[in-house]
Amino acid sequence: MKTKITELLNIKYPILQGGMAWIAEHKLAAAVSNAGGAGIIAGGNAPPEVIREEIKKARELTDKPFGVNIMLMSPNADDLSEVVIEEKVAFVTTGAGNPGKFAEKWKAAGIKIIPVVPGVALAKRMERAGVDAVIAEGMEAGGHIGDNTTMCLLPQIVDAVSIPVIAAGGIADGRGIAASFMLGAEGVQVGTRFLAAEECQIHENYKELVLKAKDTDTIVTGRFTGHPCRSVKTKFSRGLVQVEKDGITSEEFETMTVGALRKAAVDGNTEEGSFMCGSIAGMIAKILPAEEIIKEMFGKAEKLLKR
Ligand code: TUI
Repeated sequence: MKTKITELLNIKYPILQGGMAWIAEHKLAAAVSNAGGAGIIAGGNAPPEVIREEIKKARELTDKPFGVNIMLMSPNADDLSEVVIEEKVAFVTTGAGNPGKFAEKWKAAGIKIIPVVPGVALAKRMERAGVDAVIAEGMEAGGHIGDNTTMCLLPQIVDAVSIPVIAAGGIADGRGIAASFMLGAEGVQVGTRFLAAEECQIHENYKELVLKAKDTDTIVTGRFTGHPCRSVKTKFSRGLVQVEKDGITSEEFETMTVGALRKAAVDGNTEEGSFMCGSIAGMIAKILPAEEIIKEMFGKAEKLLKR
């Protein structure tokens, strides 16, 4: 399936793996890239030397292109912006902010730039800054989200910019890919489906929560902080909603949630972990190798698109 994204990134299938902090490490990224997609190592809040190592380990597992996601709220974002240049990473995706200040130096280094944008205004600004494509991510996605849905956001961004648009949020099978293409996308970014990839290294409690989730089992917390976050409904996330209602301050909320993603992904701590996950989790029932996930998704998408 050739699109502007397969050409831009030199990949077989127009699919990017989500840059999920604490989750997307070298084994998952290499598996996705080896399967013909674009694997991504998540920078998250990690220090630069950890990500440099992750890049090196991924290179031992694949000779295919992969990228790094830079979470712009991280205090290490500036340092990571240099690591991706030094390590000659093929492309960078960004989240949780405006990567404009890095655009010139990444372009000069030949790194493709693909920011996540939650709205039309930032998409246009990014196009003017010279980025290669944008990811239109709807609020169905897991983790930090914007306010609009994929169905509404995607065609509006497609109409507003001339660069390729990648759809994200709520895509976990061939129908989601086909629908995204109908709305004008040139590719998709998939996070939640890869939580249930064999090569995904998260704690098995995390995978179990994703597999068991029903359509109503995710929840958005932290809207009042300006950084809303979607995760699986657990005692912890329900508790956050309650303290929000009771009138907690942003600082207190921050203290309660700091380290919660690590507790979920690494420790499988169902009492204090934040199991970030998209609202499509209800459709995910099987752990499969990344390659099978991708082949299954595109097999179905191609049939639908031909029809
Ligand atoms: O970044 C994500 N997803 C994430 S980051 C993350 S770590 C975190 N943990 C707790 C609280 C907050 C973050 C977990 N999941 N997705 C991409 C994304 N980017 N979603 C929304 C945005 C975004 C929001 C505002 C991108 C740009 C933006 O711009 C604001 C501006 O400066 O114009």
